[in-house]
Amino acid sequence: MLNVVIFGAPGSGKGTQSENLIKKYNLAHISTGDVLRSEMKNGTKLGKLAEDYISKGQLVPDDVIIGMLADVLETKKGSNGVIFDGFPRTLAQGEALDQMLSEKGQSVSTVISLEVDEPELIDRLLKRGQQSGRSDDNLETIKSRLDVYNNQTSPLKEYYKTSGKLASIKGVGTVDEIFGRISEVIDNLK
Ligand code: B4P
Repeated sequence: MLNVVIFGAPGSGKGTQSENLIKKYNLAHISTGDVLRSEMKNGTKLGKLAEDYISKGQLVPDDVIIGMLADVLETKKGSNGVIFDGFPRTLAQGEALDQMLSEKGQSVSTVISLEVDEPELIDRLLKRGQQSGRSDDNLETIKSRLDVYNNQTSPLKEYYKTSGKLASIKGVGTVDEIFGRISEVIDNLK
Protein backbone atom coordinates (compact mmCIF):
# COMPACT_ATOMS: atom_id res chain seq x y z
CA MET A 1 0.00 0.00 0.00
CA LEU A 2 1.33 3.38 -1.01
CA ASN A 3 -0.02 6.13 1.25
CA VAL A 4 1.35 9.50 0.17
CA VAL A 5 0.76 12.75 2.04
CA ILE A 6 1.15 15.74 -0.25
CA PHE A 7 2.01 18.63 1.98
CA GLY A 8 2.70 22.34 1.54
CA ALA A 9 1.47 25.89 1.93
CA PRO A 10 -1.66 27.08 0.11
CA GLY A 11 -0.74 27.44 -3.57
CA SER A 12 2.29 25.16 -3.35
CA GLY A 13 0.78 22.86 -6.01
CA LYS A 14 -0.69 20.04 -3.92
CA GLY A 15 -3.82 19.72 -6.06
CA THR A 16 -1.87 20.03 -9.32
CA GLN A 17 0.68 17.36 -8.44
CA SER A 18 -1.98 15.06 -6.96
CA GLU A 19 -3.59 14.79 -10.41
CA ASN A 20 -0.32 13.50 -11.87
CA LEU A 21 0.23 11.09 -8.98
CA ILE A 22 -3.22 9.55 -9.36
CA LYS A 23 -2.52 8.77 -13.02
CA LYS A 24 1.02 7.44 -12.66
CA TYR A 25 0.57 5.34 -9.51
CA ASN A 26 -3.13 4.46 -9.83
CA LEU A 27 -3.97 5.77 -6.37
CA ALA A 28 -7.17 6.97 -4.77
CA HIS A 29 -7.28 10.70 -3.97
CA ILE A 30 -8.65 12.46 -0.91
CA SER A 31 -8.54 16.26 -0.98
CA THR A 32 -10.16 17.63 2.17
CA GLY A 33 -10.45 21.04 0.45
CA ASP A 34 -12.38 19.47 -2.47
CA VAL A 35 -14.66 17.54 -0.11
CA LEU A 36 -15.43 20.73 1.85
CA ARG A 37 -16.07 22.76 -1.33
CA SER A 38 -18.48 20.10 -2.56
CA GLU A 39 -20.34 20.19 0.77
CA MET A 40 -20.49 24.00 0.49
CA LYS A 41 -21.87 23.77 -3.04
CA ASN A 42 -24.56 21.35 -1.90
CA GLY A 43 -25.47 23.59 1.05
CA THR A 44 -25.13 20.81 3.64
CA LYS A 45 -24.78 21.44 7.38
CA LEU A 46 -21.07 20.62 7.14
CA GLY A 47 -20.73 22.91 4.10
CA LYS A 48 -22.32 25.83 5.93
CA LEU A 49 -20.04 25.34 8.91
CA ALA A 50 -16.95 25.02 6.68
CA GLU A 51 -17.80 28.17 4.73
CA ASP A 52 -17.43 30.32 7.87
CA TYR A 53 -13.87 29.10 8.39
CA ILE A 54 -12.74 28.87 4.77
CA SER A 55 -13.86 32.38 3.84
CA LYS A 56 -11.75 33.72 6.74
CA GLY A 57 -8.74 31.61 5.80
CA GLN A 58 -9.00 29.56 8.99
CA LEU A 59 -8.87 25.81 9.46
CA VAL A 60 -12.08 23.87 9.91
CA PRO A 61 -11.98 22.38 13.48
CA ASP A 62 -10.04 19.13 13.91
CA ASP A 63 -12.93 17.02 15.20
CA VAL A 64 -15.03 17.87 12.13
CA ILE A 65 -12.22 17.21 9.65
CA ILE A 66 -11.00 14.01 11.30
CA GLY A 67 -14.54 12.55 11.32
CA MET A 68 -15.01 13.54 7.68
CA LEU A 69 -11.66 12.03 6.66
CA ALA A 70 -12.46 8.75 8.41
CA ASP A 71 -15.75 8.50 6.47
CA VAL A 72 -14.11 9.24 3.11
CA LEU A 73 -11.24 6.83 3.81
CA GLU A 74 -13.78 4.02 4.25
CA THR A 75 -14.95 4.59 0.66
CA LYS A 76 -11.40 4.02 -0.67
CA LYS A 77 -11.09 0.43 0.57
CA GLY A 78 -9.52 -1.90 -1.96
CA SER A 79 -7.41 0.82 -3.64
CA ASN A 80 -3.63 0.53 -4.23
CA GLY A 81 -3.13 3.33 -1.75
CA VAL A 82 -4.24 6.89 -1.14
CA ILE A 83 -2.96 10.40 -1.79
CA PHE A 84 -3.84 12.61 1.16
CA ASP A 85 -4.01 16.13 -0.30
CA GLY A 86 -4.38 18.92 2.27
CA PHE A 87 -4.66 16.51 5.20
CA PRO A 88 -3.17 16.47 7.82
CA ARG A 89 -2.89 20.18 8.58
CA THR A 90 -2.41 20.05 12.37
CA LEU A 91 -0.52 17.77 14.72
CA ALA A 92 -3.83 16.33 16.00
CA GLN A 93 -4.78 15.44 12.41
CA GLY A 94 -1.37 13.82 11.84
CA GLU A 95 -1.76 11.67 14.92
CA ALA A 96 -5.32 10.75 13.94
CA LEU A 97 -4.15 9.69 10.47
CA ASP A 98 -1.44 7.46 11.94
CA GLN A 99 -4.05 5.89 14.20
CA MET A 100 -6.59 5.31 11.39
CA LEU A 101 -3.98 3.73 9.13
CA SER A 102 -2.49 1.58 11.87
CA GLU A 103 -5.95 0.13 12.60
CA LYS A 104 -5.86 -1.12 8.99
CA GLY A 105 -2.31 -2.46 9.38
CA GLN A 106 -0.99 0.41 7.23
CA SER A 107 1.10 3.56 7.64
CA VAL A 108 2.08 6.76 5.84
CA SER A 109 4.67 5.80 3.20
CA THR A 110 6.07 9.28 2.58
CA VAL A 111 5.27 12.96 3.08
CA ILE A 112 6.09 15.09 0.06
CA SER A 113 6.55 18.67 1.22
CA LEU A 114 6.44 21.18 -1.66
CA GLU A 115 8.65 24.15 -0.82
CA VAL A 116 7.69 27.46 -2.45
CA ASP A 117 8.44 30.97 -1.17
CA GLU A 118 5.63 33.31 -0.12
CA PRO A 119 5.72 35.89 -2.96
CA GLU A 120 5.33 33.04 -5.48
CA LEU A 121 2.48 31.50 -3.42
CA ILE A 122 0.62 34.81 -3.28
CA ASP A 123 1.13 35.36 -7.00
CA ARG A 124 -0.25 31.90 -7.90
CA LEU A 125 -3.30 32.19 -5.66
CA LEU A 126 -4.17 35.71 -6.86
CA LYS A 127 -3.95 34.47 -10.46
CA ARG A 128 -6.20 31.50 -9.67
CA GLY A 129 -8.63 33.82 -7.84
CA GLN A 130 -9.20 35.76 -11.07
CA GLN A 131 -10.78 32.63 -12.62
CA SER A 132 -11.83 30.31 -9.81
CA GLY A 133 -14.31 32.49 -7.97
CA ARG A 134 -13.06 30.81 -4.77
CA SER A 135 -14.02 32.94 -1.77
CA ASP A 136 -10.57 32.34 -0.21
CA ASP A 137 -8.39 33.40 -3.18
CA ASN A 138 -8.21 37.12 -2.33
CA LEU A 139 -5.22 38.93 -0.80
CA GLU A 140 -6.60 39.33 2.73
CA THR A 141 -7.67 35.69 3.04
CA ILE A 142 -4.49 34.42 1.36
CA LYS A 143 -2.44 36.23 4.05
CA SER A 144 -4.50 34.56 6.81
CA ARG A 145 -4.07 31.16 5.13
CA LEU A 146 -0.29 31.67 5.05
CA ASP A 147 -0.23 32.66 8.75
CA VAL A 148 -2.29 29.58 9.59
CA TYR A 149 0.09 27.41 7.56
CA ASN A 150 3.17 28.86 9.31
CA ASN A 151 1.69 28.59 12.82
CA GLN A 152 -0.45 25.45 12.76
CA THR A 153 0.54 23.32 9.79
CA SER A 154 4.28 23.67 9.21
CA PRO A 155 5.12 22.25 12.72
CA LEU A 156 3.97 18.90 11.28
CA LYS A 157 7.18 18.84 9.26
CA GLU A 158 9.13 18.19 12.46
CA TYR A 159 6.72 15.37 13.32
CA TYR A 160 7.36 13.63 9.99
CA LYS A 161 11.08 14.44 10.03
CA THR A 162 11.37 12.62 13.35
CA SER A 163 9.71 9.53 11.90
CA GLY A 164 11.96 9.70 8.80
CA LYS A 165 9.00 10.22 6.43
CA LEU A 166 9.62 13.81 5.29
CA ALA A 167 10.81 14.45 1.71
CA SER A 168 11.26 18.17 1.01
CA ILE A 169 10.93 18.98 -2.68
CA LYS A 170 11.64 22.24 -4.50
CA GLY A 171 8.14 23.24 -5.62
CA VAL A 172 9.23 25.86 -8.15
CA GLY A 173 9.68 25.15 -11.86
CA THR A 174 7.37 23.59 -14.43
CA VAL A 175 4.68 21.17 -13.26
CA ASP A 176 6.54 18.34 -15.07
CA GLU A 177 9.91 19.20 -13.49
CA ILE A 178 8.36 19.14 -10.03
CA PHE A 179 6.53 15.90 -10.78
CA GLY A 180 9.86 14.35 -11.84
CA ARG A 181 11.32 15.22 -8.41
CA ILE A 182 8.30 13.70 -6.65
CA SER A 183 8.38 10.51 -8.74
CA GLU A 184 12.05 10.01 -7.87
CA VAL A 185 11.17 9.99 -4.16
CA ILE A 186 8.28 7.55 -4.62
CA ASP A 187 10.19 5.23 -6.95
CA ASN A 188 12.98 4.99 -4.38
CA LEU A 189 10.72 3.96 -1.49
CA LYS A 190 11.67 0.55 -0.19
P1 B4P B 1 -7.30 23.42 0.02
O1 B4P B 1 -8.32 23.16 -0.98
O2 B4P B 1 -6.46 22.28 0.47
O3 B4P B 1 -6.49 24.65 -0.49
P2 B4P B 1 -4.96 25.12 -0.40
O4 B4P B 1 -4.11 24.61 0.68
O5 B4P B 1 -5.13 26.56 -0.41
O6 B4P B 1 -4.22 24.50 -1.60
P3 B4P B 1 -4.75 24.26 -3.05
O7 B4P B 1 -4.91 22.79 -3.26
O8 B4P B 1 -5.93 25.11 -3.31
O9 B4P B 1 -3.66 24.87 -3.91
P4 B4P B 1 -2.49 24.15 -4.64
O10 B4P B 1 -1.46 23.94 -3.62
O11 B4P B 1 -2.94 22.99 -5.44
O12 B4P B 1 -7.98 24.03 1.35
C1 B4P B 1 -8.89 25.13 1.30
C2 B4P B 1 -9.40 25.45 2.70
O13 B4P B 1 -10.18 24.33 3.21
C3 B4P B 1 -8.32 25.66 3.79
O14 B4P B 1 -7.82 26.99 3.79
C4 B4P B 1 -9.10 25.31 5.07
O15 B4P B 1 -9.92 26.38 5.47
C5 B4P B 1 -10.00 24.15 4.62
N1 B4P B 1 -9.34 22.84 4.85
C6 B4P B 1 -8.90 21.97 3.87
N2 B4P B 1 -8.32 20.88 4.44
C7 B4P B 1 -8.38 21.08 5.80
C8 B4P B 1 -7.89 20.34 6.91
N3 B4P B 1 -7.22 19.19 6.75
N4 B4P B 1 -8.10 20.86 8.15
C9 B4P B 1 -8.77 22.01 8.34
N5 B4P B 1 -9.23 22.77 7.32
C10 B4P B 1 -9.04 22.33 6.06
O16 B4P B 1 -2.05 25.36 -5.64
C11 B4P B 1 -2.68 25.53 -6.80
C12 B4P B 1 -2.40 26.82 -7.61
O17 B4P B 1 -1.02 26.97 -7.99
C13 B4P B 1 -3.16 26.57 -8.90
O18 B4P B 1 -3.71 27.76 -9.37
C14 B4P B 1 -2.09 26.02 -9.87
O19 B4P B 1 -2.42 26.25 -11.22
C15 B4P B 1 -0.86 26.79 -9.43
N6 B4P B 1 0.37 26.01 -9.66
C16 B4P B 1 0.58 24.72 -9.31
N7 B4P B 1 1.83 24.32 -9.67
C17 B4P B 1 2.42 25.41 -10.26
C18 B4P B 1 3.72 25.63 -10.83
N8 B4P B 1 4.66 24.68 -10.86
N9 B4P B 1 3.99 26.85 -11.32
C19 B4P B 1 3.05 27.83 -11.30
N10 B4P B 1 1.79 27.67 -10.77
C20 B4P B 1 1.49 26.48 -10.25
